[in-house]
Amino acid sequence: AGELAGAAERQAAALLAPPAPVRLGDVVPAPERVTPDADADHLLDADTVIRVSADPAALAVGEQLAALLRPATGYPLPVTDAAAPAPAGGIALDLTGDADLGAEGYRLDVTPAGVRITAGTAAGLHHGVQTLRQLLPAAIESATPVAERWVLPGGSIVDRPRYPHRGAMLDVARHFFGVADVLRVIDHLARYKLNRLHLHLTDDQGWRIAVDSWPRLATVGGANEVGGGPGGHYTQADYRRIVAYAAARHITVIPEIDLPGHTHAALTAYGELAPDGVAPPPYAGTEVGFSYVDPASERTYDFVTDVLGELAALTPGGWLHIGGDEAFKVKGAAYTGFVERVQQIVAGLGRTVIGWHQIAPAAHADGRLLQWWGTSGDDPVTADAVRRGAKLILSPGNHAYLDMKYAPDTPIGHDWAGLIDVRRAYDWDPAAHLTDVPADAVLGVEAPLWTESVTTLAEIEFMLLPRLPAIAELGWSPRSTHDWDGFRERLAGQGVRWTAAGITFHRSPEVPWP
Ligand code: TNX
Repeated sequence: AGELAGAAERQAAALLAPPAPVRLGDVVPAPERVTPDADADHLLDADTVIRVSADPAALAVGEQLAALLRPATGYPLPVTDAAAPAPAGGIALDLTGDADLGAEGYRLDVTPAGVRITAGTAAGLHHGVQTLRQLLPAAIESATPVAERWVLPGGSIVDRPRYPHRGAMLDVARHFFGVADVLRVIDHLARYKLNRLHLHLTDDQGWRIAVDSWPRLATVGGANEVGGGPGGHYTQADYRRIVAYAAARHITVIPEIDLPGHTHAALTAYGELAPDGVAPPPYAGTEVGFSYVDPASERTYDFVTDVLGELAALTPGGWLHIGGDEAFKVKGAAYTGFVERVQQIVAGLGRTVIGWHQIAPAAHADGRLLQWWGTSGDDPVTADAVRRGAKLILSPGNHAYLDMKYAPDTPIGHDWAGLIDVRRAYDWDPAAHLTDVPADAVLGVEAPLWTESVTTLAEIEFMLLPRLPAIAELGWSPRSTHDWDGFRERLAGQGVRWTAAGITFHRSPEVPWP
């Protein structure tokens, strides 16, 4: 009876109170279906309890929700998986095993009596939590307690992604970024319901992952970066930490070892891999296409087998990215032969191979994915690979490359693929982007950040935000929600959150920031 009285009091208070400051549809990426109920706002308070289905992965989502809400609210927000009915005023995370919402979908119901997220998987609950977070006043991003009415807009959302592959890439080879920076990037991905982090671990300027069987790759090949700085590398323990942190946010790490080109750093460590057998000095410039491991040498395949074998053992996700771009000095049959052999090595490790779309001419390998980074949308070779069975991840250079400048005066970045303002990042359709490629060959989208000119976490964030949410929305939201004016309004609301959280972003003039 006490609980009922409490609920009645809450309801009465809600009727008198001002409405929630955030509208139910003010979410990025836009949800599939939003049904507001202006009379059903819900107020969190110091007694709010988070009740979670008795499942370890669901419980972990509940703990993360509590960790997100505690700093700003100052509320205790205990998390329980007790089988007791939801206490009035509680937040319930219900893992139903219901297949209707798919592998990542969720349903969110906000009523005066409580908040409920329902999903068939822990990933779905996690995405629902990201939505819930965005529906609270922006001050929820504060790291210290704020006096605020923590009110959620009433109604329900039913939501699920358009594409299963929604990613971002971070180039840690041109400049090295430590574990803490990568974890922060993972937080940004999680916020926008991305589920893949592609790490470009190796390039001409640096080798960033410790390989026990070839130790000099990291110790020698890692000790350099663009501009000649000290570089660095991840120990295997560091890398495992990144993988685990991502996994806890339902993000799969896709490691890339770029082959056969972009391998100068490896050659500095092991001259035996170089075509002339001589280890060159480190390279700190930004040219591409000059280096390669010798495709005619068996030692090269020992190297690839050892490196990919160790990486597969460290990476529970199903994919290994083998690069394949800009190997200008390995041509024709030497190139396709090399790629085909490496594809076999990946298959032998029980993993699915991904390569930049330059690997298209090679024979099909089971399940292989090509990552499109062209700028024209018209490539018969890629279209042919799709006819032979490949699926695509779309990272068009002229829309999704986050190392491109926003405008001519952007202080860092490139412009070889054009300028990419927020509208350009947002206004394209993955399903209709490539000529002669059917919509169902597209597995999703990815936003790469190359780091020749990016040297700090703040610069990463400046290039990511606000464009990453644009690509995230293309990957998640149904096409029927696509609307530039609506998107920039919703983005403006995200800016307030980034400010409250101390996150750097570019104040694009196209967005009506308050
Ligand atoms: C092309 S995109 C590259 C990278 C550069 C990037 C700079 C791709 C697969 N290769 O090596 O970093 O341009 O925008």
